[in-house]
Amino acid sequence: MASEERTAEILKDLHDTVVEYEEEKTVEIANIAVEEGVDAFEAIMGGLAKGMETVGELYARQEYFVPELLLCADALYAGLEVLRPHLKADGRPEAHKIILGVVEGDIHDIGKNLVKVMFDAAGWEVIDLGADVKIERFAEEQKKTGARVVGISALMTTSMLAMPRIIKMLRDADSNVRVLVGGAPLNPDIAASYGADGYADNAGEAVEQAVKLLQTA
Ligand code: B1M
Repeated sequence: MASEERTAEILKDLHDTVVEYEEEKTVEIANIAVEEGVDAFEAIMGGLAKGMETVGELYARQEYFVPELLLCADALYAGLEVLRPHLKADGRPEAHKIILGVVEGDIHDIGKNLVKVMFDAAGWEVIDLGADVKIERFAEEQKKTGARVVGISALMTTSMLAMPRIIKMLRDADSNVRVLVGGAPLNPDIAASYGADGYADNAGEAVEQAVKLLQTA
């Protein structure tokens, strides 16, 4: 088990290697994190995802452009591959099912993929529709699979406007379905105004919220 100080150092290294798009180094540090007993969830959220947040700031300041964003994403995914198998399952006996997708017109899928990793690790069956998902597809898949929870992600103020329509279609098809939304431009008030049952700020919280939603289903 790494000390608090050593953990902070490893998280910073993971953050920095994502920001500096050093894919091989990210893998190396992720392996060190595993060897030294750093919690995989902490390494993903406090290291890799935090690095991607900084990347977003650099992009906003026009210090990074699209090619850098994509290289940083590659580094994040490479680290994720190492850390994912070490996420602790919480041993929930009953298998839950969730449909996940990013709204139509939106190709940002890094956040959604992190959400997927957390649900996988928690033992859920994830039906991943990917990104840029046609509005009607969510309700179609829910009908086909009978999933009780549907998770919708949006990263743009423009694309998130599709959410109320998706949610209405889901409700019209099955009044018992529970809808969880998330993504950087959203907040609890917007989620509620769209008719969602829950909102999560990050990938870890998404699982907690979905479990709560099931208790009300
Ligand atoms: Co673009 N992009 N992008 N981009 N991009 C943003 C979102 C933007 C805010 C940048 C900016 O201008 N400052 C801006 C949107 C502005 C707006 O709101 N209107 C923007 C734009 C404009 C665009 C393009 C239009 C640029 C262009 O072509 N001119 C274009 C869009 C194309 C399209 O979608 N149609 C575009 C393209 C791209 C890339 C392809 C280069 C790349 C995406 C690669 C990919 O995803 N495969 C990219 C990236 C990387 C970003 C930023 C820099 C980073 C996004 C990210 O991955 N964050 C972003 C700026 C920013 O966010 N600051 C930006 C890291 C990730 C871990 O966080 O996704 O927030 P996030 O996910 C979190 C939480 O939000 C939450 O949990 C996750 C993990 O903790 N969460 C959920 C997410 N979904 C959830 C669902 C849940 C629960 C929680 O329940 C279901």
